[in-house]
Amino acid sequence: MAFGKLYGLPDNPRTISILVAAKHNDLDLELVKIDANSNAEFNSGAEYRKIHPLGKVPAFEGANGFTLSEAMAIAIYVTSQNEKTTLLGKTKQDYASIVRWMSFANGELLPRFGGWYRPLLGLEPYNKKTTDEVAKVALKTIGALEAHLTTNTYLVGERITLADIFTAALLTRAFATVLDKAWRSANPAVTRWYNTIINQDAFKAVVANPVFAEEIIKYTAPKKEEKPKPAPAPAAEKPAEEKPKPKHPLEALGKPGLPIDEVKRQYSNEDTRTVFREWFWKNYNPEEYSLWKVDYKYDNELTLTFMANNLIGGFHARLEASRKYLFGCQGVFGANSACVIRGVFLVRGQEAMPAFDVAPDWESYNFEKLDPSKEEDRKYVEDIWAWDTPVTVDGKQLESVDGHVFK
Ligand SMILES: N[C@@H](CCC(=O)N[C@@H](CS)C(=O)NCC(=O)O)C(=O)O
Repeated sequence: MAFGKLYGLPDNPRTISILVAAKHNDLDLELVKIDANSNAEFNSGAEYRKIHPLGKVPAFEGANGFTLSEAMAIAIYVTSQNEKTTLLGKTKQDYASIVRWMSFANGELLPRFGGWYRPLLGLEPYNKKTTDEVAKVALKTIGALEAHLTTNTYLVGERITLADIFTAALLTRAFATVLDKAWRSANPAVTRWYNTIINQDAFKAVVANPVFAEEIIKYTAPKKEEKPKPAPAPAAEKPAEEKPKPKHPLEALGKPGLPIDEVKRQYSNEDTRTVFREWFWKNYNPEEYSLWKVDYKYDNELTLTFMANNLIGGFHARLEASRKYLFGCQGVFGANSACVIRGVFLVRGQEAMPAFDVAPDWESYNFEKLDPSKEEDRKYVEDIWAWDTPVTVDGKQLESVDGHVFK
């Protein structure tokens, strides 16, 4: 039985720090994947708020009922389960110094670097001036680490401690996005130390393919839909009549016997495997709806799993106009530099295009109709919607990492 559940995401730096600490002591933690978004449905729920009052990640729920939020506290608690651990140092001064570096990483480094790469990744609004300023502060902050590691092999004492694991984990995204080749050659001490820590077996077991940015990632503005130019004002004095809002083509199909909102409600409220699955197949009417595999066409261009997940989030946001006609999940499977996007949607009607072409990037996806009279297609729908089964690509099993539900 697992020691407890860790709510978080496999590519979230704070989550990684705790998974590595647990791995170091062979402590089994069950990772429960939830959004890093305190406004998401699960995160806002009363049950989760009891574990994390702000609805953020990570959060811990022990098998014995003990709960804890805040990454540093969870990392220390998990590590201290091994009475003989060397990760917490030998003396009180060691222990205090470990907490010092963890606090530095969590309160100084991560917020500065996040403030730099999050806008570049489109996770926060981008403003060049502000981002450039945050970048300067981030680089100055990590300068303190470079200075310390120039004369010390590890952050505290002569061997690896939780301070090293925690700080390196919190820097994984920075190395993947903004601490580029040029920065690494100018900062050999942090680079040498980071490589040492991420090459430990426990770290590798959690982050199999750490990514090193060649160059600082570039901000790419989200594609804007071109607005048709306004027609020249009519010469007539008559006030322009208000034009009726154009109808969605799928409105012509009328109201289905099974409202799609009911599907969404059942999916949100019931366990997918034990309750929703049976309910769905009992109520699904293939004359009203069709089921589609919706897979990304350019998997070989995907690098970081969280960037792939970001892509899904953007696609779903752009599908807004078809919300009344679609339900589904798309997920990222695999690991950094070796991931794919796979998904299954329930679509009103028998064609995919009228629902999907509202999103300008629909052409980046392959649409393949599923046949629910076939056992294997039904299983595929269930696996993707349950988020618990790896997908097989070129003979390799790729685990589910992250994803979005469109509802
Ligand atoms: N002080 C908290 C910070 C937790 C935190 O900010 N988590 C981020 C992800 S790393 C989050 O859940 N953000 C989502 C949100 O704020 O909505 C800790 O150290 O654990």
